[in-house]
Amino acid sequence: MCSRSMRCEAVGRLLPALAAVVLAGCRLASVPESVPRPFSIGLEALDPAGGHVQGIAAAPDALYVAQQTRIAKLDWQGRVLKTRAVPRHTGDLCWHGGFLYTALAKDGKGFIQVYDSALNLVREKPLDRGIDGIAILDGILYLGMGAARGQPSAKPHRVNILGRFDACALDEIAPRAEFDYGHETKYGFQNITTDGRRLYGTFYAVEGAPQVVVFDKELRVVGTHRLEANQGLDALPPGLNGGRTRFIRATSLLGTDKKIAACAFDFWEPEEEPER
Ligand SMILES: [Ca+2]
Repeated sequence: MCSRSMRCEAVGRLLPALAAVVLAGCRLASVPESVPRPFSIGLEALDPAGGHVQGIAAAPDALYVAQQTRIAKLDWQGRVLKTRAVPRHTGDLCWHGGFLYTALAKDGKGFIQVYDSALNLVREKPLDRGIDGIAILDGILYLGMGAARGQPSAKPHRVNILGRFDACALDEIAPRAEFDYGHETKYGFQNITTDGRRLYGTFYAVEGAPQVVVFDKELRVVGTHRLEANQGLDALPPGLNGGRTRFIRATSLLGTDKKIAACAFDFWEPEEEPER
């Protein structure tokens, strides 16, 4: 039988070892502290008259959220850092080089608008048609430019236009591509994002078709995913992604008056390879 002092000594030796095991288990079982957790925002951030969320842009120190009429800048716990009114209909966003790029569709025309991190408009590029879906990969800005060949945008169609621009000069640098991933869609590209290697486009797909298409820089389709992600999908930057390809997704929640009441954000990690 050991004395009280012996037991204390033994416990004293065991505790650090036990703590190390527990801590090691915690590290293995959970994601790193820097990886954001799911959260939601309400009308402290959202414009009740702005409709559902249109797009999101993940920056290292902030998440930018666009409705048709407003951009909100949030921290990674969902607290509002700033909001500003923007022209209707502002759509998808992307963050690149310290600036926020937005796709604005207005009266049948389009504008790439560029804001600084304080949400001051610093540049604007007018275009001849409405746009939505915007991402930058290796200096090229990829831009959804609606349905192709005069198809009614709101009716099912397969072919949508994808434009390519120099991300610095905002000059169009390639012929507009007719993009078809083999499924019927409505309204053209909704969101475009990139994992740094490939591009991901989201669509309102018709009759159960996959909504997310993965394609390479030559616009070759790599595959598809079944994921409802038309209100905002963006890859998390290094430092927030736990070293994995991880996306944040926005889903708007409507009140009984059918107006937006909140928006929830969750996370998606694609399977190794998308469906063919
Ligand atoms: Ca985007």
